[in-house]
Amino acid sequence: MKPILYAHPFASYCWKVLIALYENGTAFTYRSLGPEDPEAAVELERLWPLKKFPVLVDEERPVIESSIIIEYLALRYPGPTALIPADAALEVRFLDRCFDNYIMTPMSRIVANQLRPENQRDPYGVEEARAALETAYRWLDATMVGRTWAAGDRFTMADCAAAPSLFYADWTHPISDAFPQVRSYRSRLLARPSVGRTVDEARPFRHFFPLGAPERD
Ligand SMILES: N[C@@H](CCC(=O)N[C@@H](CS)C(=O)NCC(=O)O)C(=O)O
Repeated sequence: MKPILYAHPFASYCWKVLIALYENGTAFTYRSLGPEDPEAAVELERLWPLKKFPVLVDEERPVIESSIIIEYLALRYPGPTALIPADAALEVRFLDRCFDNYIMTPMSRIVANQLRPENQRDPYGVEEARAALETAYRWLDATMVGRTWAAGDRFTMADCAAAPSLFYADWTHPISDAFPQVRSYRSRLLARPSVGRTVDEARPFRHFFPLGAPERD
């Protein structure tokens, strides 16, 4: 039986796992968390009361948290793309954490702020998040010198995390010309077929982006 993925095509953490699945052509059943399948949300809550997604179910076992799901896929459904190569595993896991914690998290804070009622917004928090993104971009720009992919010359779990982080971060707090390595890395990510497919599947939902989606990408 194929693994089942509870996810939404526009959701950044779901992208991480979708990219990993597409990289290795792993077959799965997609339970999209939208109005077309209301039962999927009910099942998600039963599986994971925190209702965060994605969640993977394989052989009746729930696997929760995007990085853990990719770890699981690498062990249970390995393919041509070694998502966590043994000789670079710590670097891959470190970078995966960096993208989630220091790019995805401040980006999400700015987006979530925009979804609040206007009188409940937190401009100070947004300024802090923008400053955090600038610091992360600067660090990443130096880190990417001489690297094609986040951990070196191979596409790994770190790139699965980087793609949605940098995609939406650039929409939220543009990556300026001061960070050419980050900008070119983002372009390489978008040209990768697994990422391009994920971006394309999310296109119909762009109008939901609360800050307004730019006319590009
Ligand atoms: N640390 C979690 C984060 C998952 C997460 O925050 N997912 C978002 C969608 S991208 C979500 O569940 N949003 C709905 C909510 O927060 O209630 C992971 O890596 O899977």
